[in-house]
Amino acid sequence: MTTTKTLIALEDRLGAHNYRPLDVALARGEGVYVYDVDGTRYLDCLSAYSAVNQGHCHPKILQALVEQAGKLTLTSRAFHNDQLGLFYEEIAALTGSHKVLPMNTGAEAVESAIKAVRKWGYEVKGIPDDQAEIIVCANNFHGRTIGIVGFSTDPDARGGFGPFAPGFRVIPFGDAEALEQAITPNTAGFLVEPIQGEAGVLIPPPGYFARVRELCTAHNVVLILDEIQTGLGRTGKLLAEEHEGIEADVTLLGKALSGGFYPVSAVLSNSEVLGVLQPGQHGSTFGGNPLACAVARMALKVLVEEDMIGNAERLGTYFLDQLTSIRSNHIKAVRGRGLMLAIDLHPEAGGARDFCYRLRDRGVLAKDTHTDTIRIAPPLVITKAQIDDAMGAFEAVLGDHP
Ligand code: IF1
Repeated sequence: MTTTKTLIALEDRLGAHNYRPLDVALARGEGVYVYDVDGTRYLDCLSAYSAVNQGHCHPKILQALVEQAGKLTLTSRAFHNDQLGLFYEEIAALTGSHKVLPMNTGAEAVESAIKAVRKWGYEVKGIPDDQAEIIVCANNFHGRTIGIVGFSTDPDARGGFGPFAPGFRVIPFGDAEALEQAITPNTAGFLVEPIQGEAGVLIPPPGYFARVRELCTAHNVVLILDEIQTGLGRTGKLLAEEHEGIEADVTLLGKALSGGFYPVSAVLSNSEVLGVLQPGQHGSTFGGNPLACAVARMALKVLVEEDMIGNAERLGTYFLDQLTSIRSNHIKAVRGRGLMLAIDLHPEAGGARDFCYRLRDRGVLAKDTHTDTIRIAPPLVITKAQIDDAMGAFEAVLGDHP
């Protein structure tokens, strides 16, 4: 019989220690809940970093996975298949995109977008060869590949992994003036998260993205929005860009694109950026495979048909109000958009991780980030009653007690 202790010992002995997980070993998931090996139930307030927006093991997505897995899983892109074109049609209609590039992980979508935007810069904008620049923001998180960590500003993410590729400029997030100053004739693109997730759910000032859109249009710079975490209903809209009243030129999706069943990501283009890719210039063994497409088609279908996006907007507002109403000497700030929430603690509170352990002991799993912030991101299918139930744990752990 494997216990939490024996499982953690195995991971500790044989696994690379690139994570420091909370001491809980999960064995089952259903909707907003996960269960550990002892059957203890937890409300999942991380959603695998927003990959299970649709809730754990959504029955319809499971059914789509199982049916397709019994028919055809992988053909390579050397041949067509009966799912890819339908996936293109449905995701393009849903997002208003003209071109789609299917990949697997979020990082692959980011890397693919960088390649396509650079190539667009040379062939369409006329940037001299190998001079293309892409602007990114400080405290960005776009993945863990060598190319991506090369423009990270997080010492933990990039330390010891150099040398890195040139061609990236870093500006402060939320500062349109800095963007205007950083744009040169060689700027091909601006890569940014609508809300910086790992940085601690940082929401830019009102009007920031409207100005960003103006600047990118005026200077013929491709606006690439990384919606891998913020997209697919997390912030209460299909895409977080909708809160800003703008449209990206290139949109990146991943995570919940499969409802947590399978790595599926996509680069979406509203312009001709993806049109620069010719046969043999980009690819992936698993990218656009029939199993991925069948799963993603159903993941998108249930997201829309079960009004998970509207639920995220309504229940996100409710959850934010409830968290904001906690009387607590520990809490410095509470913020969020839709069901992408964060609680900043005062440094004197002793660190968010300890609070996450106390929340775990009360049946809520949440993740600390940057020492003093607790991130709250439950599946978008959460109900008011489930939030009310969880509030007992948040009050007990964070509230002031006479
Ligand atoms: C880890 C958090 C980290 C992402 C955005 C691209 C990717 C991610 C906005 C890459 C992935 C994951 C990766 C995971 C923890 C989690 C994460 F922000 F979600 F909290 F790390 F910062 N763009 N984020 O959030 O997608 O290649 O992972 O599919 O690396 O520890 P991926």
